[in-house]
Amino acid sequence: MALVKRKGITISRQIMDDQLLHPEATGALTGLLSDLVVAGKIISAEVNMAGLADILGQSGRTNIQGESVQKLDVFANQTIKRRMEQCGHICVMASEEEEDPIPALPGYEGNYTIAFDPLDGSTNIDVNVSVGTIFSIHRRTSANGQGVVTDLLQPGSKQVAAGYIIYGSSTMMVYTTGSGVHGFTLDPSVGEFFLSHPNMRIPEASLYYSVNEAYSPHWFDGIRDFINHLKTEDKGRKPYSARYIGSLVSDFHRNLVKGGIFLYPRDKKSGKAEGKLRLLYEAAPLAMVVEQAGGRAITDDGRRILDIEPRDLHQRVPLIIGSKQDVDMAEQFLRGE
Ligand code: AHM
Ligand code: MG
Repeated sequence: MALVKRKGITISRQIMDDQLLHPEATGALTGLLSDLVVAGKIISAEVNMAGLADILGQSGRTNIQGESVQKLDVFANQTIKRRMEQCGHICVMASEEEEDPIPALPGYEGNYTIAFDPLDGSTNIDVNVSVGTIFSIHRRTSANGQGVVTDLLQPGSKQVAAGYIIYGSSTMMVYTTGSGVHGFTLDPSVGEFFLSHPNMRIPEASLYYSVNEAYSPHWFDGIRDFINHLKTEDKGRKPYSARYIGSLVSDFHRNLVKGGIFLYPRDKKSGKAEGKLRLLYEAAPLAMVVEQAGGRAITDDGRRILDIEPRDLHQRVPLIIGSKQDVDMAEQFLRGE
């Protein structure tokens, strides 16, 4: 899909339009998402400078918030935290970078919670591979004041908005508020996200799988049989190809646009009894996006990701996510059919 002209729909316009679909809305979610967009732009600017940090780092360069250059994942975490804790719409947050829940500043508490992975795939930054921010937003369950951990421990099916920002060859924000998935591309010359991918739909079936095959000696039989099946011709369909970046947002985004299935299963030996990825700020938000785009997300024992009741903030979950027919097929193998 081609980038919409500069006079096209901005992300703020789309967020407002989404709000109009909910006559009861107060504008709080709109305000929250708008602040998140600002955080995304700030992180994008810093990520784009990452390659220069070694050159400029010693010269006392300061970033947009007046601080000296920091590690990017720390920077991303602080940027989102600062914007969210005083945006007036959040009561509590969870971040991959922080052990405990982070309450909103006193006097700024609102009705929503946000869980985020500030810079997923950050081991890839040094080698110029795309990284991303993932976010998940719920309505609070406690009455008022600063939020508590139980406000954050809600299943993905109760998310009111979810999405990610990918810092790639261009910066894109992809999100859903439950009425389809929209993708926006940042035009750096004007500092605005424009609608480039309206009503995104993941292809029903694909010929691509994304998994870290180095762990295959430790896989359970269902996963091994499934991947072996993908590699062979079947009833006239070609064998699948592998695509694995090792940066979840990038792998997911490619599959969303082109079709594909991503797997991070449990295994027997590598110490990943629950897989690696986190439920609250990696699996659940991407599961909402994929379902809104017509795909599926399940665990490797066939549970729908969005139905899982979280037990703790940083809980891990095995994840199988992508094109509907591919996930259906995986499910059959996992059931031993
Ligand atoms: P991180 O949150 O520490 O960046 O780890 C999550 C990343 C994902 O982006 C990616 O899908 C996965 O780790 C890759 O793990 P592995 O190297 O085991 O394949
Ligand atoms: Mg992560």
